[in-house]
Amino acid sequence: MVSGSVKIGASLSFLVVLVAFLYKRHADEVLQARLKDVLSGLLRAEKKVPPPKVRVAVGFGGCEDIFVNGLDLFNLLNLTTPELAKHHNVVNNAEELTQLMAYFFPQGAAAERYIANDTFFDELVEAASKIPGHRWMLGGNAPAMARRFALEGLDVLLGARVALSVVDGLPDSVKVIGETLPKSDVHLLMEYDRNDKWGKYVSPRGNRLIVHSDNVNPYIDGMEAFIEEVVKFQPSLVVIGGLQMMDGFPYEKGVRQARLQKLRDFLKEIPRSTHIHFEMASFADEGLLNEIIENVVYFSDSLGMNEQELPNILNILQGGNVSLVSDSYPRVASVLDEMRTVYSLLKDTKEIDGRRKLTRLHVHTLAFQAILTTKESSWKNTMSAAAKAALTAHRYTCGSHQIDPQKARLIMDESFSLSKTPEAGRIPVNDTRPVSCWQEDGFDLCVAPVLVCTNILQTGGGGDNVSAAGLVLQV
Ligand SMILES: *[C@@H]1O[C@H](CO)[C@@H](O)[C@H](O)[C@H]1NC(C)=O
Ligand SMILES: *[C@@H]1O[C@H](CO)[C@@H](O)[C@H](O)[C@H]1NC(C)=O
Ligand SMILES: *[C@@H]1O[C@H](CO)[C@@H](O)[C@H](O)[C@H]1NC(C)=O
Ligand SMILES: *[C@@H]1O[C@H](CO)[C@@H](O)[C@H](O)[C@H]1NC(C)=O
Ligand SMILES: CC(=O)N[C@H]1CO[C@H](CO)[C@@H](O)[C@@H]1O
Repeated sequence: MVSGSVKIGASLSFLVVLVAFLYKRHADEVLQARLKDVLSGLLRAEKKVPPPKVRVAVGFGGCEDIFVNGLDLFNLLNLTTPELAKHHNVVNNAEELTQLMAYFFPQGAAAERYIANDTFFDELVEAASKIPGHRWMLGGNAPAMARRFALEGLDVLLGARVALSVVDGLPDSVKVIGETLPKSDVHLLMEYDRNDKWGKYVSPRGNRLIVHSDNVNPYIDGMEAFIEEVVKFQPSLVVIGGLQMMDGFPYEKGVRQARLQKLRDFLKEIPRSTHIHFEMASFADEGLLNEIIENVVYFSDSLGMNEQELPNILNILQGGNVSLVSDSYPRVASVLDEMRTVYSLLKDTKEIDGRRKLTRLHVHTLAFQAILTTKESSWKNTMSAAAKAALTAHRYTCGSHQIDPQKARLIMDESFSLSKTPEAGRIPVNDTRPVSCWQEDGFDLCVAPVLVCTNILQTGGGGDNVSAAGLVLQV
């Protein structure tokens, strides 16, 4: 009797393990099948539209990025945690740098700040280049986007003053305007991982603190030469990015404003038939962001940004201050709500003195891509553009054009809510047609799930690739 029940118990537990095993295998198979369906759906949507053969002009700035493990660098230089964490718009010395790191590191928040002391900055870069595993890359939003456009077969004009080595590294179809420099501006990206420890501080998520000591980029040097060439080039699209390099720079009085006004005067003269896209970035200076809205955003018909930059520009447009940190995994519903608000604040801009109504808004997040376009505007193929942006996000972070569903996961749920308001409807995601598109009051919206790379090669610069990829099919 006793041994009988033991036997039954043993076979029962064997059965439970077997069922659990089969169930897990089945669940994995279902998941892989879903990833394959989504992938072939996205590829089909991307292929529907061949990239057009058009001309694009991209400004401004460029640099060489050096990536390094931030804590290794601090250890090498004996930079220990400061007594107090403190935010600095501008860094002058080692003590201020440690205070700044102590401000952002425990929040895991990305930031980019200016170092006013060239001697100190050079010491940092020299030390960084001694750390094993550091790497150099072509940096700056404009060169990254220019390269993406060129890879898609477009003719590109790039406004950037960089060293000859950077120019040589670009595809031939990119024509660089601006005298070459003996040495490019350098940006130092101090990376850290989730749960890294620095003294008493622990980082809740991986991120990086970027510092630079640009002497050329903050003046949008070469803008005049670029403007002259753009007039002759007659592009279908002008893309403006890289203006965050003005953040924190100690200009003499009125110089920053004068440069942005000059940029506005240029944008004003661009014929309506040429689209203008502005790529947002991380801004900490409220005054600067307001000037950029006045001089650039109101003159653009398209905007691109990530999930951190969306609440930032929204706050400023609503008269608030900058938001330094926000949710890095936002829900579709909350992004859609914020997009609607940004759009409603910019869609009725009076088209006088060269100002333009906003007709396109692209938000890129880790989990999905969302593109809004005004109904009957000249932006084409929103569905394919969202698919291409989603595929590019994976290709960039995994570092391979070919996509392997084994190296991907979906963060987006099988359906999403249209809004955070309680009565909002839900949209189910159809795996074989994964891009969901629908119409609202006066505009179209498309949302594409990203096959998130699980084998990450790189993240820095991803936004530029993704934004450029989204634009390619729409002009
Ligand atoms: C850091 O400290 C070590 C040990 O105290 C010392 O040998 C080294 O020279 C210091 N490095 C710098 C850059 O100050
Ligand atoms: C600039 O950096 C150098 C080298 O680290 C340092 O000796 C000097 O004190 C710094 N200057 C200021 C104004 O902090
Ligand atoms: C924004 O303003 C609020 C209220 O005035 C203040 O508490 C907060 O610190 C400000 N945030 C930033 C990033 O300046
Ligand atoms: C998903 O899309 C496919 C292809 O258009 C269609 O045949 C199918 O009915 C759709 N499935 C659902 C659940 O809507
Ligand atoms: C996968 C991919 O297309 N990556 C490109 C993104 O942009 C950078 C910078 O332009 C290129 O180096 C990558 O090849």
